[in-house]
Amino acid sequence: MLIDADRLHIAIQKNGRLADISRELLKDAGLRLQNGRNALTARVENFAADIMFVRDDDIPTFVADGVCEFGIVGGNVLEEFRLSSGEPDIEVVAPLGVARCSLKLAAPETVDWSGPAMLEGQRIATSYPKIVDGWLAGQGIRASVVKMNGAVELAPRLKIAPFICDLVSTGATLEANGLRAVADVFDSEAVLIRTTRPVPAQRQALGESLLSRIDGVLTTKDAKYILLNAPSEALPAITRILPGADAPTIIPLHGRPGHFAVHAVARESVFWETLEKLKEAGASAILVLPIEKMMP
Ligand code: PRT
Ligand code: ZN
Repeated sequence: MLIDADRLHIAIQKNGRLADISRELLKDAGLRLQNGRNALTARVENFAADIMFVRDDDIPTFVADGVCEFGIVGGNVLEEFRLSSGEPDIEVVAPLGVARCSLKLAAPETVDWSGPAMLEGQRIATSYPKIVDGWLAGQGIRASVVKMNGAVELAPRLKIAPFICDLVSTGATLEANGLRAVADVFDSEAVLIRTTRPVPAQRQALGESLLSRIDGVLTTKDAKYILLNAPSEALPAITRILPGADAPTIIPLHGRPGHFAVHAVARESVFWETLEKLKEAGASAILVLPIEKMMP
């Protein structure tokens, strides 16, 4: 693997649910990646960084060892790694709000679930044994955890274990296998992580620049620019309704005494309901515009 002292190294999943999300985030931060899908590394053309394409399970190791300064990984994989390796040299920089899923305990639909006490002395199949062990300890239950690397949902049918603990997003996989979720064990989303190992000064500066760009991407994601007109008496109600807006700019409208234009950055999603409320409060000529880039 190519390690260049003057460049940042970012580990992302090669193939899988996080692969496109990770590429997209780096692209939105202005990094132009070479396209090759089969390469193990890619040089960023317009930023001093190299991308390492790896299995998601290896990303925490790369970052903890300082081989990569940054990585993008599922919170579930990170938590399992954390519990397996004590205090790894990893810091979560930001949750990314994507690849949301939940590690859930599931039982066959035929089981009359009466609560976690039913698990006492039972077997539970999972790919996340440390997280499940921790959860069981929290419930004061002794059960044996069977590690499976995939196809966990088949465990009850194969008589490997009567219960499973697996990631769920829509619930379709559980349903297709005659299982139903009975308890939430761990909620997860993709996270950006960085090494807490010392990083040479030049790469440190590159890292700060990357983080500032990613911060801009994340704050812009749901942000919108809202413009509207309103009479002065409606301004207090309107500024209260604007979702997640900092102090709006209020400008007098030329030729319409007592009427103002309100400009605001809304940091949360703007729904039709919000626009209807603004209109009811006295706003007119409401415009909601996308924001392309934002730097605090
Ligand atoms: O090859 P590599 O080791 O890199 O990838 P992988 O196969 O281990 O991981 P991958 O690509 O499947 O998932 C990567 C990450 O995506 C996970 O670690 C989670 O953080 C996140 N994620 C989000 C999910 C899901 N949603 C998800 N639904 N990971 C897996 N699933 C699976 C789940 O295991 C089950 O088989 O999807 C099925 C359930 O989905 P539903 O929609 O039917 O409930
Ligand atoms: Zn994996």
